[in-house]
Amino acid sequence: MKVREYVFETLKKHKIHMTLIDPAKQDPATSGDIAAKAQAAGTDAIMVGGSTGVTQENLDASVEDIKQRCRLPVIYFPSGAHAIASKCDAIYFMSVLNSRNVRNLTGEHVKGAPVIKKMGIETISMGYVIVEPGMKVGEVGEADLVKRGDLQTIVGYALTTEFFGMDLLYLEAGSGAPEPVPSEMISAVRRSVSIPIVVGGGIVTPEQAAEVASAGADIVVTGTLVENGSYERDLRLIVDRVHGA
Ligand code: 1GP
Repeated sequence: MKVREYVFETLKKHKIHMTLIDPAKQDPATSGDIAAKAQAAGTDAIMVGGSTGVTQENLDASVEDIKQRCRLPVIYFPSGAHAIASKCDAIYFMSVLNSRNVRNLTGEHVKGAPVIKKMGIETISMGYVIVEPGMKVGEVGEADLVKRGDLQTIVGYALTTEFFGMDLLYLEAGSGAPEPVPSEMISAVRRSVSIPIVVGGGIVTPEQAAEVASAGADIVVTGTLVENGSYERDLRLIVDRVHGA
């Protein structure tokens, strides 16, 4: 089954949790270990990527270890065309819609697309919008951050994503954000579009995950949580709250 189909079929049953693994943050074996533990905790898919420090080498090595330790779909979450994960099951073909730099809108895509085509990797199209505080990805993505609480702008981006015919919309607060995207923004987007909404950035507690999912997120992403110490219990609780929302 294609990954896109897996996502849409799973969403008919329950909301989805995805675990983001940044290959620049630990060695490949540890990335594999995180994937195994995330699978045991019930996560639905693994995303691999990061804003800085991802190279073709650490990406390929991490994906290899992740694939060895886990049978979930592995989706590449790219930061540019400099590294393309040929061993992933799919790639988010994503445009940073609120970037000031055309490179992040279509520039890297023009470079990467022929490579993706040649490798035969499945693409899942996604509009990616960065909300304050944006953290590192807000900086490197050169984003005109959407202000927290600016419902009109976030709904505009959401409708733009849907009208462009993209598969998914990602609302990003930035990895390690002190708080997730506000619930009222997620709810306003939910009322405006019917494509699945992915929400990530700053989600570290089961309560936050439940709030984001109840507000209207279909797919909840956590990354930083799995980078430090013992996260297995919290991850399990987060996954349960997302599945139950
Ligand atoms: C970052 O949305 C993801 O792109 C995950 O964020 O690391 O804060 O969980 P966290």
